Amino acid sequence: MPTALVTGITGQDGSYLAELLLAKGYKVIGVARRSSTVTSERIMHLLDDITIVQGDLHDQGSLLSFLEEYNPDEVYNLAAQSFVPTSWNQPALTGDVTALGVTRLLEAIRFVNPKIKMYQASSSEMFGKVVEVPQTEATPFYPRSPYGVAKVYGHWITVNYRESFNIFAVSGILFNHESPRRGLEFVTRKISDGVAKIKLGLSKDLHLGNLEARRDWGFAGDYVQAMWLMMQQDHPDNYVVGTGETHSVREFCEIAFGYVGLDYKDHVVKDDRFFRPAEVDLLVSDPSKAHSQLGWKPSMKFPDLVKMMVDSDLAHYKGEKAITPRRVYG
Ligand code: NAP
Ligand code: F7E
Repeated sequence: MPTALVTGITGQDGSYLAELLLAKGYKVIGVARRSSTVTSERIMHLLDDITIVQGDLHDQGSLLSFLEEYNPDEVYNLAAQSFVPTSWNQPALTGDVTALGVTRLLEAIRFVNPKIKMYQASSSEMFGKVVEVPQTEATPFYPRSPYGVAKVYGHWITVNYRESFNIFAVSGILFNHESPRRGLEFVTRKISDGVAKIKLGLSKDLHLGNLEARRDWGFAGDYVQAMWLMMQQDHPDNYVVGTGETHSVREFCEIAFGYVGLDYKDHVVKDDRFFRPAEVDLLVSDPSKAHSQLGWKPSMKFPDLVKMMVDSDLAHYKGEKAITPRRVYG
């Protein structure tokens, strides 16, 4: 039975990846940081099947100690300060966790057992003010936020440890991926949650920022499969993972509100608080390499993703469903 260790297990992707690895017969160790409140909402249903260890990407000792204790075959580094607006409020913390945290984990692997494979959760935010359309593994980076800058560091230190120390370290450059388990602060979940509340008479308006921003949105459940596939290749590499389609925040609103018989123009309020100091206007992937080398393809189309998220939030407010994080950061 192979052992996989997942940092960021309590996050959206951590929960889907844990389900996938358990289904494949892995022993799953999840790393969670100490918190005064419960953060395991997304993995409640898995807690009997996985082992949770305490650790924090700020803390080198904790990383060394859990690698020594469990000596995993594969490490998936999903932990990060992942919300772009917070990265302007807390740029140094974002750099410490999202950038330097990757080095700490790679160093721990190098000292404990350099044969441990590592997946680094890189991001399309690295492309930022894009220099070509669509974006491939060869597209130069131009990050537009402290988060994007930190992810560029995380990407290159992963490549560097691969080349310097022969560590099997892969970088998955994933475009936005969403689900009913997405945090409420991200725009897709904010919209699906807002639509559900408005439809059920619990709210009237939804305050949003830039409706013209375009993203390549896919389903998170599909994207964790790409992570696992990258780790099963003969050689470590970098892979772009996305749908190859781009849609605006406005289109997301149109479909989400339209699905429940509402017109977004009657409810969406433009709010300056949700505009960013520097915006990423357009992201769209060219996932040809993931298609041809990994055999990976997304299963869910954009309108179905929107509808699934709205259905889930409707079910939540009707009291029919539980796994939907309710924390809001901004
Ligand atoms: P998420 O829901 O925000 O989860 C982030 C995880 O990181 C949480 O488990 C969080 O723990 C943990 N974490 C934060 N700071 C930590 C620290 N100092 N030490 C240890 N753990 C820490 O993010 P996600 O959407 O699942 O994304 C997973 C990874 O993929 C992230 O690295 C993200 O930047 C990257 N990524 C995401 C997307 C996307 O569209 N979702 C696209 C490209 C790349 P708590 O629960 O305690 O907060
Ligand atoms: O914003 C616009 C906003 O916060 C998407 C993270 O997982 O994906 C995510 O980063 C777009 C932006 O995601 C609101 O200006 C309009 O253009 O959902 P988001 P993100 O910034 O793309 C990447 C790939 C990651 O790696 C990150 O970790 O939507 N937008 N109005 C808004 N965004 C938010 N959050 N809230 C609004 O009210």
